[in-house]
Amino acid sequence: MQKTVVNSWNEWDPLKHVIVGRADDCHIPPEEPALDAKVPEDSDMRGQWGRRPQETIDRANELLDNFASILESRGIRVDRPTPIDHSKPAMTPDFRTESQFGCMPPRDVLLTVGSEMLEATMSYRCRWFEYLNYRPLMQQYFEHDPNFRHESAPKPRLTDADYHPDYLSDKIGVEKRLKWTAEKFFVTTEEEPLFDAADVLRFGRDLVVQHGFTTNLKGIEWLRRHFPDHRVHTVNFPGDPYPIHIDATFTPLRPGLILNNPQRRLPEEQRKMYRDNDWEIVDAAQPAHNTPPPLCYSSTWLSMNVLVLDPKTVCVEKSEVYQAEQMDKLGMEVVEVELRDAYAFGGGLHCCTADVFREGTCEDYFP
Ligand code: DAV
Repeated sequence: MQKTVVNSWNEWDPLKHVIVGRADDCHIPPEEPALDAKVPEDSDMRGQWGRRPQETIDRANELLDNFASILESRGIRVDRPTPIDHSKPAMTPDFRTESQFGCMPPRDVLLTVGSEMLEATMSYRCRWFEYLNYRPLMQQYFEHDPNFRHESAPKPRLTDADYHPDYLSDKIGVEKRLKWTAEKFFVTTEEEPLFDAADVLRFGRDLVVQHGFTTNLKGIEWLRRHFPDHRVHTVNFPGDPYPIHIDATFTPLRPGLILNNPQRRLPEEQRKMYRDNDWEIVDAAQPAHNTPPPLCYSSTWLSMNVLVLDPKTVCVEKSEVYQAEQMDKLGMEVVEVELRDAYAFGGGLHCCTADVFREGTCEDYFP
């Protein structure tokens, strides 16, 4: 039996133990406010819900299993979640929705900071119980690592007061969406703290958190109080009409180097800490595709949703040839991983994983 230690302080130190999601029983959930705000207005997903077609589930599982094998062949331990029944309604005294989402992608739910794994509040009703998919693993880590801290953020009420009614329309138009997001008027209100773990990037002592549809300012303030030894930075990326999750927008590759989505550039006034410490922020290469695959929530920018295995090695989706070429030029060894047919289940190579152990300690990169 291998020793289990939970420890991960950033997105790039050598990865030794990771969780990879599963596509089993994934659902397209019924309409609800925060989820609908992310579905593009011309998407094939508008107005339909239910269990995803079995052949797409099987194909996604084949790709996820293969990704797990690639990681294992490089000496990385891989754990998998235990799917709950996602066809069951999610229901609390405050809301009811007819189905859940799935156990993809783990990065949205679990935030690892040092020896802690924190279950995010989430902001979609269909994802309220998603942490249950990972509880068997959390119990196992708790059993085997005496220093493991299993934490859960306060469960939100997710009543209608959490959502701006202006977003409850599929005819807003991209122009108005861009204006709203530039003004930081997002679908979620400031009723109570809300955050998804995938809005957070870890840079040792610094946590960089995107304020957008899935994370509000109270959620960021909650994180600040929860991690008193960290500096927590709020960032925005104007140019994204559907801002959820930071990991197809801002991708640190190693100390001193970050890829930034050229359509969602970090505003000048938010660049100071990187500039002052000689970090380079470079435009990511263009995606290889013009459209996302069928029944997919995410944009084509999953091209930059890469998993860094160590500061010299990165997993890039196999069809994303421009992204791979750029990595090569930046001096990274590229591990090609086929995943595009699983994008519809919630994301790319970074999304579909969650860190358990990376070597290294908590460093201050922005002194
Ligand atoms: O560009 O659609 C996807 C992030 C998924 N975790 C995007 C963001």
